[in-house]
Amino acid sequence: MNKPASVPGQFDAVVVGAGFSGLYMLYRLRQLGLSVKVFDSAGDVGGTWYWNRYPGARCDIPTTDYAYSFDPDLEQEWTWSEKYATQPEILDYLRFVTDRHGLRSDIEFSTTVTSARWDEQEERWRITTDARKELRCRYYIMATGCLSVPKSPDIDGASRFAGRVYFTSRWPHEGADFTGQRVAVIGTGSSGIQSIPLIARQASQLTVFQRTANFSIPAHNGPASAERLKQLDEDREGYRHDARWSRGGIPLEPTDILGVTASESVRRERFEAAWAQGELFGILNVFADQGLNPASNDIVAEMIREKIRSIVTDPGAAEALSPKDHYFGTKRPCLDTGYFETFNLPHVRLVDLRKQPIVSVTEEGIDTADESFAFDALVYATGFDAMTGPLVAVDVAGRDGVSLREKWASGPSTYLGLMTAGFPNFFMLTGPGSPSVLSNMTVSIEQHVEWVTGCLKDLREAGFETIEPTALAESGWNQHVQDCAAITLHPTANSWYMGANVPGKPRFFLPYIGGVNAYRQACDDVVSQGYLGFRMTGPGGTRCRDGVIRRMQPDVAMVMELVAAMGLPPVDTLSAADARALMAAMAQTRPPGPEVGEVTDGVITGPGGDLPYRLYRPAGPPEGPRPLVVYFHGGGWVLGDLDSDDPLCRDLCARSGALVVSVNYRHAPEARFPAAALDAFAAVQWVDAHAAELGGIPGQLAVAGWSAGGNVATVACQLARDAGGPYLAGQVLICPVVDSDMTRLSYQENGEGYILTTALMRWFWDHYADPADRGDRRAAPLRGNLPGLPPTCIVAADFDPLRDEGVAYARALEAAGVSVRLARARGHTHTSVTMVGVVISGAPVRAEIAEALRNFFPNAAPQEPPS
Ligand code: NA7
Repeated sequence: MNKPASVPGQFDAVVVGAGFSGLYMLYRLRQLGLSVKVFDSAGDVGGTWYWNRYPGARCDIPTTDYAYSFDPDLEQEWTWSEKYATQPEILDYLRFVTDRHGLRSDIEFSTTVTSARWDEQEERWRITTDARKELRCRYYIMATGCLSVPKSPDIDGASRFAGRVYFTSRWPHEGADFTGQRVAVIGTGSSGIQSIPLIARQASQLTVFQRTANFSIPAHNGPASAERLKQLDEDREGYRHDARWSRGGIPLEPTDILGVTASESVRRERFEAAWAQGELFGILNVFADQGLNPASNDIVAEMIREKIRSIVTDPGAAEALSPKDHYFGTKRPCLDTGYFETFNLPHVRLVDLRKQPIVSVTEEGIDTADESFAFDALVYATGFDAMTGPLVAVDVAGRDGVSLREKWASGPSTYLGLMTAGFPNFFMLTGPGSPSVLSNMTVSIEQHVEWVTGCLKDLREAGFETIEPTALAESGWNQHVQDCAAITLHPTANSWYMGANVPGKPRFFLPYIGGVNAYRQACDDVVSQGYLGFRMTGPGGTRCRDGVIRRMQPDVAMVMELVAAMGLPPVDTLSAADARALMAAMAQTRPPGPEVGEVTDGVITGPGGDLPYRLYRPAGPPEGPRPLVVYFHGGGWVLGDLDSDDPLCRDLCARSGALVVSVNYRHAPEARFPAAALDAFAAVQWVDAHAAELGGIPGQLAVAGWSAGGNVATVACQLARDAGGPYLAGQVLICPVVDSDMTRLSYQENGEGYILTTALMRWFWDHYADPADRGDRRAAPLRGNLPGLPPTCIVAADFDPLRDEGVAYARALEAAGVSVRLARARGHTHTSVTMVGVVISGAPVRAEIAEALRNFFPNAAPQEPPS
């Protein structure tokens, strides 16, 4: 039983919403011994399952998984009748849970919370309801779901229609009988796709108004999967544990098969298996790269379109029903039962709004640009103001009276999707910035509720009364959420995930796409690091350990994990020969980099012998000479060759439109300092002298290099300046070695665990230069004379031991009057920016490098970035 309010109208916690999340929240808050009041504007429990009663409404996650796991006895006592349960069955389930735990007594139904204001003095929330009730509470928890505020009809004349109007999201309890009626359905999202086949069974005429064709696969509904039931029977706890630590909230082995490299038979086999299985996460896991790589995505998309064409008999309708304007999965795909087949019925018609848009709703029906339609009933299946809509529907004001609506005017901002700065003790369940709608909601809900109650318990035990995120932690999390989305195809779609379905709503990727497992780990890490990024206050004072929980780019973190799993020996424990062999073997497995127009190999005569070079010429126009970039590979003066940096050179060439001449200089320990630097200078002189012959524009020459290649590139610049030529238009230094001082902060922060370690850097130096030579400006160019050097672009990566010497070089160059562009590779390591085709988040940094290169050459033609 709940603890009664000790002071009338004053509760420890107020929860808004009595769906899956609100009910479990109430259950757990009671366990903490807190007094709780739950409000819901509905007449009963159920949340989304109370309102969305349209014909055919079902969950799209198998019900074996779309259920609470916190109560093992409940799991034994409830048996789902189908693979995808109907709305009435899910509602029955929620009622069953409510009654089983006696939750109803603390819920006030048919009551809407209208405002919530933080009272600074009392450190409590003042809650007002539409029944003009006022309450106070310590903790205010929004359990209002992600899809609970219907999008208002944004169609002209919507209120004019004289017949019956239905909203899938607010379906009448008594149901609707369309027998013998002319019915219009507007919208082909999940609600439309589920209801259309059933409405078609009753209606005498059904017209479907489709703005965007949607991907849908057959649900193959029926009894719950025998295999899954067996797994649950055999090891329920193990199964639930795997779900909690899975990517989507359902145990599933992520494939590592790439669509782009799989054979045609493997592609077909995997797709057909997913199609036959009829599960969302299955069809989203045909290929590992389908959410990232357009080419891979298109393989799955085209196979689905093929299926649509094979089902729908009218080729025109089949074409219109085949989605083409978004990548598969970037709008939520649907599971259907006979959806596409419905369009073969003689009384069902599809109107493609892309061809004939709706002009207005009229008294009789709908006018499109070409036709007037008369109907007896209109069904709006037009979706929701997703994720943020329910949260800003309440007039919430935090510190200094700032409202949530104001704070989120240009997009939501949260820490972990759970809290937002300036709104103490205000929790959101499945808020923006949490996996929520991209996951099995029940698993995410349980995680959220348990995190929040764990937090409240910890607060109480430590004597704190308020908790709130810091601005730094919150902006760090927002950045991480957007970083995770940016490497996927998701932001390209006009989806409700992006807020694109609601006119005027800011475009912002709302859910966290990094995975349920990654999210859970982040939440756990926040706690284990003393509630990192939260400020807690109480009578005893304030505690705040400020910081950002995830700073590394998500794909860089993934590569780091993969490399760690390979268990390779540290390079600094190998001989130079073995280290070279290891690097060469690693290079075999990576993608080749973008196509360029032409690649030719040649030889330069250097001071110590022949130096091989490779020339990359961009594809396409303009014909004729191009600016030239002499490039030097990385590898600590010991490793690397023309092949090692080949993908990066292709990328630089394709992006910048310049000719790239990659030169292989002599390596240590065979040729120690200053051989590499002298070779670099000789190469620059040679390329300058042979510019026309190479296809370059004489006098338009720059240098570039990564790591130790950046070192020899900038040394070559210094030597060229001192020698009075060649003239260099600029230098690009990617994570360069510019000093031999290994005591800078970035060495302390990043000297271990990020591939280039302090130990490896020492190994490189030991192979290359005697200690006495390491202060020489040809080894440590930061110590050289800097005025008169060409315009410079320096890339400094956050997790690179060399970061701070790169920054120091940028500052020193600036102080010497050199024009400098410092490109911060946010969330990157020493190597990740160069991993073309592997680390997608490195592409914007390389785009910036290419832009810097083009700016060195004022007459260079602009380039299309490589795909
Ligand atoms: P969705 O998925 O947002 O679908 C809404 C549909 O309504 C979609 O096809 C929209 O087209 C269409 N729509 C919205 N506004 C209009 C106007 N003004 N004119 C024509 N068509 C319009 O909502 P659902 O309720 O179907 O599903 C929501 C989620 O619930 C679902 O993803 C599952 O997670 C469960 P658009 O694509 O915007 O062009």
